[in-house]
Amino acid sequence: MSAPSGDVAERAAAGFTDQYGGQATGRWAAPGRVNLIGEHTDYNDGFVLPFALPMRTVVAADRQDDERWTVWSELSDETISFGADDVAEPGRVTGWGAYVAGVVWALREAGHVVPGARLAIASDVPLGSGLSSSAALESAVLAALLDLGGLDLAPERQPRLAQRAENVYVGAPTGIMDQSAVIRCRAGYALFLDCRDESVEQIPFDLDAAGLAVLVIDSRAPHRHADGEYAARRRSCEAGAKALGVAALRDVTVDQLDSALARLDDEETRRRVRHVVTEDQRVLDTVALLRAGRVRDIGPLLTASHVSMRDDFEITVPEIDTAVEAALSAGALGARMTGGGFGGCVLALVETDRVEAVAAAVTAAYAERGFTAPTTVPVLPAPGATRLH
Ligand code: GAF
Repeated sequence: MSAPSGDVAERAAAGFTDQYGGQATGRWAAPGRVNLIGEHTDYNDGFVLPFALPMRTVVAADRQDDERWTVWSELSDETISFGADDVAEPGRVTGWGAYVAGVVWALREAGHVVPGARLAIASDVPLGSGLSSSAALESAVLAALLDLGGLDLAPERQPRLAQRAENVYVGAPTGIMDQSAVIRCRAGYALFLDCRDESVEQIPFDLDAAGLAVLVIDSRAPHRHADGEYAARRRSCEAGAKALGVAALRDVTVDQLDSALARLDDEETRRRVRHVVTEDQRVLDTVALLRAGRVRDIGPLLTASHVSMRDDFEITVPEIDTAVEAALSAGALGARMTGGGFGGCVLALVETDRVEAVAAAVTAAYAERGFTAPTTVPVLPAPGATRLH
């Protein structure tokens, strides 16, 4: 999880001045996220429980009179520029610029008059680690353009717009969790989101008071076939819902699971359905425990979620399973992969005084198996997207 040195907001502001001269009108930040529990449930109209990370993407920007968007990013130290023609339809801007152009496209498609702008982007959210660097970029750009243009889009409607940029302009078939987390999370809370109607409840998640930490372990595993496998999991879930005659797998409860599984012919579809149905219930159980202030008791639910992702949804890889097993052996109260899968990060719930021991155990297990060394960082729930002052 290495990042350029110096404060990310200062880097964005300095990048703006270097590229364009003068000062940016403002800076807008959006965080990465981890999902505490509720994986691959969002596109099944189910439940998720993410929280925002302290690592953020910051956009420094000013408004321009013409319909042109010029964007510099510190990650590639590259400047791109696109005009109204490029955002008339999806696909014309590619690479990282597509996430920016996609937001302009989605705003225009929703009927907004988007101001031209110059933007400079800096980020501490690691790329390709499953911590929602894409949603952070989309959401920081969206916040900047809304403010610069004085556009009216209620916060609860912003995630769908950012998701549309990613689904349609970029072409990634993701659900609503990441953009919702990045935009709607609050410091100190996990976001209980019902992905069917997008209602939310802020659930207190006070790790310090409980003497606990969430350790995020970047498995450093390359995302093998992640895009194709993600789409395949979606198709299996849709096939399962169709075969069961429900709008989405969210409509099957744990009590109905056995009879639902008995009606499915295909063994693979049965496993996919079982993951989603039990995972929705684990989210509800986790929320109930957190509402009761029983933070340490959620550990077994986190681990059960991992087992379900490993055995039923089949989205883990050896590096990820190794990290979970090593963390649990070293005393973590629970551990699971977080995010879309096939690599990315593991989170472990640990006693504060066990953080270093758990991190060391995972590092040692990696060395033993010859895996690239993992990176580890303890995190607390941070704020969602905001303008910086
Ligand atoms: C990725 C997707 F972007 C989310 O929508 C969600 O489906 C997640 O994988 C799995 O829970 O982060």
